[in-house]
Amino acid sequence: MIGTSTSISVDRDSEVGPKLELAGKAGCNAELIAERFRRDMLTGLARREKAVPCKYFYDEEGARLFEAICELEEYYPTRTETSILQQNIDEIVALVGSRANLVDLGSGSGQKTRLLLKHLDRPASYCPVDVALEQLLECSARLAGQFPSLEVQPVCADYTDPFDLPAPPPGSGSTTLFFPGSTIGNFGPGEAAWFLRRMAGLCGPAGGLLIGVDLRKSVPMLNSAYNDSKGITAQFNLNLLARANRELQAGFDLGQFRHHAFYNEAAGRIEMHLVSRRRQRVPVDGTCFTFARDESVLTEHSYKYTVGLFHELAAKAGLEVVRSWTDERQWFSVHYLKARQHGAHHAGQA
Ligand code: AVJ
Repeated sequence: MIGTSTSISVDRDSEVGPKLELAGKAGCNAELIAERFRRDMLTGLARREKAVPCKYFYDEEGARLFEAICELEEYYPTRTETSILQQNIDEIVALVGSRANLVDLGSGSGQKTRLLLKHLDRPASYCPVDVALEQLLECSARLAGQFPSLEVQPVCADYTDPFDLPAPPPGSGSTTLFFPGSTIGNFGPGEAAWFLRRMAGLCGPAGGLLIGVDLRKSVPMLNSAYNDSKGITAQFNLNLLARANRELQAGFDLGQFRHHAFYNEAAGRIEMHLVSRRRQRVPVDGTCFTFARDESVLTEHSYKYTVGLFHELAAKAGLEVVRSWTDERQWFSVHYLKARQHGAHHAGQA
């Protein structure tokens, strides 16, 4: 649901365990998602340098493939972030506080969240925000079952667009936004600052932002994390074309495109592309697009930071870094940020 959001209520009394009813079914507007996908595919493929936003990777099949990527040997971010959370969990839960309201952006399978919820002091509410509706419902039902006293308030939304957060339960503590996995890397430097500032607004002066940020490292290691030997990342990338075939009556022959991912050292980012193997014309929703041989479609940027660079970004977004943690090999980092209090800001300027 893009542009608006839908909160979902949990019925704990049903015999089949927490049953999720989609309150305001009308709100979870699949048509609007499809319309945005159609619009962004047509405009993206009409550009001189073809590009499609990476958020469209995550239909149900894409969400499933991404979960498989997180299990890959080469894809170090997931397990490294989890180890950082585990090793510093006492400090983290102390910063998050008691009776917390945890908002989880791009909740996915919710594995890292479960680790957090298990250690938090009587967390009050859990609000996962995700576009992949089925996965959102599954994750919410599972966590609602595992944490009976937790108010589970899933929101089906694209968090890159404005969305409403459900009201936290009365008497609860502060709000912490959990943004793991280095998805911040999908935003270009300017956008990333804008997004962090927006998130700071959502968690408020008493709340905080717990965010995972992938760190720069050897180019071969970065390249293999996005070119795994099993070809799952290639499937994840090509699934974007399969989704267009499924949802936009497109005529992509996946065999005529190849996955291409590499670390652009100058820009400090991983780039993922789909490259046309030959000159071809492909209809998408009635519009025909020509692809030259070796012409590429950009499908994802994944910026990599150093701890210092990320601190600079946080400062630019008006956020104060309360604490940063990394693993011993400096592969990944987790940060707890708070909105800079007005007084402190002026002090900084002086
Ligand atoms: C979910 C955006 C963090 O960029 O590493 C994984 C997505 N793309 N393999 C990332 C992704 C290719 C992932 N993020």
